[in-house]
Amino acid sequence: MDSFVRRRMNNLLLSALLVVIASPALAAGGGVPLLHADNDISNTSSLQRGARNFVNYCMGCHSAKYVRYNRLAEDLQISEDQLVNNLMFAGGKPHDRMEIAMTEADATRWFALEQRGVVTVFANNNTTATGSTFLDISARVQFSGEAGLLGIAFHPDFANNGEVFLSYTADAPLTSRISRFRSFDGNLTLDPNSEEILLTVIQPRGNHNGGDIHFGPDGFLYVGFGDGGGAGDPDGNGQDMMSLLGSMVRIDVDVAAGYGIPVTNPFAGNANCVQGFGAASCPEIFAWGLRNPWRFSFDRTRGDLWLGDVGQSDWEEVDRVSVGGNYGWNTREGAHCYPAGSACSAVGLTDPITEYGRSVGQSITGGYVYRGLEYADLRGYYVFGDFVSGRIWAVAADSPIGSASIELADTDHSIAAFAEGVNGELYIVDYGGTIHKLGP
Ligand SMILES: [Ca+2]
Repeated sequence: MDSFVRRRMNNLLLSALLVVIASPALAAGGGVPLLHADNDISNTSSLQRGARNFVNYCMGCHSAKYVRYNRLAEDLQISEDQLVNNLMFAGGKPHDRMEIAMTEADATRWFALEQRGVVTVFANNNTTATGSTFLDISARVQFSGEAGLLGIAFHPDFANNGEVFLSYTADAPLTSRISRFRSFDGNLTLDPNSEEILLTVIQPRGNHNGGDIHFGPDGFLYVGFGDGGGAGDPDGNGQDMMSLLGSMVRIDVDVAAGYGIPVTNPFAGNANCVQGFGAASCPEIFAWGLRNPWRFSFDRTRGDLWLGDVGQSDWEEVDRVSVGGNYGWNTREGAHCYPAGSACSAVGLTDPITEYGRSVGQSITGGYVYRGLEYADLRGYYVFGDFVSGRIWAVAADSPIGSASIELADTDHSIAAFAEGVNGELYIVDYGGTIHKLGP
């Protein structure tokens, strides 16, 4: 079963439920009963029962929108109000919202992505009621299912050079584009006519487009691409280094034209791959063996690349990604042979730092290592969540492969993305159109 279908079904269900019944138990999705103040604890999973002594019931909250499970999470709060009250996005429809990003150069503004192809900017204070259009490229974005405007990265020197990089899908045929845009008005807006398409990848199917992009601490641009879609990686792209599909890509955008290849990329020296494919291993590849790296980030203290790889049938996984690493898909799903029950060799493959099964979630959304100041107990933990179940977990940033995560909360949010403020505080972005701060 395809995770996208599950997510869309759940989202439609959630949308309907939020209109008529503000019930977290019914909005959980995935058939997993939510534990909250009004629930019978006998109706919960063994994992939840095991954590019973640590449960901090949400008594006294505005509403029982989430529960917390353990000592680490005892102080966790998830703001009831969205970051910006009653914010009306340019599109006016909350379902178009996908991600929120914040430029490192400017702590006064948030930038929110709408999947249809609009970037909205709004002031970083909780009394802001309106945003304005930073960029509108909806006419050139193919928005359907998992396709659309999917990622944004501000150049590390954005304050001076006004460069912003976007990841989106165009149509006929479906193609992922990594493009540079520039501002010519003091970074108030981006000029849609400034687009410079740096890299394109033909997408054989509509799902698993990856889409997240970030600059690493090395100043290079990292791009995640899914396996090309379908189910089970029918074309074998995950283990095919002659395809950018199923890979984490790293390129140098500070060259005279197009992009450069960092010399430490594993296949540096080979001819660049054209539209995602080549006759030899692609020099753009940083790591491979991925199914759909929907969201990834860098630990601002340790520099590590953390990634949530969406699973196929049984396992959602968290990877700490190193150059030249092979993260197993489609030989392995999480730390297990794929298909389930088959025999496989794990030689040369790197298993996840942590994983979780279908009883607690169905589509991982990678987050960030928390390096903020407000929530001291969480400092140094990688925080991630699940789009379908709304649960949020943490795992220590120095954890070895095969570690257990700690469940922080069980929310009714469709967690499309996490966002990290300039100050290191974390937010969750609900696909249904609200933004929530995590904090003590
Ligand atoms: Ca893997």
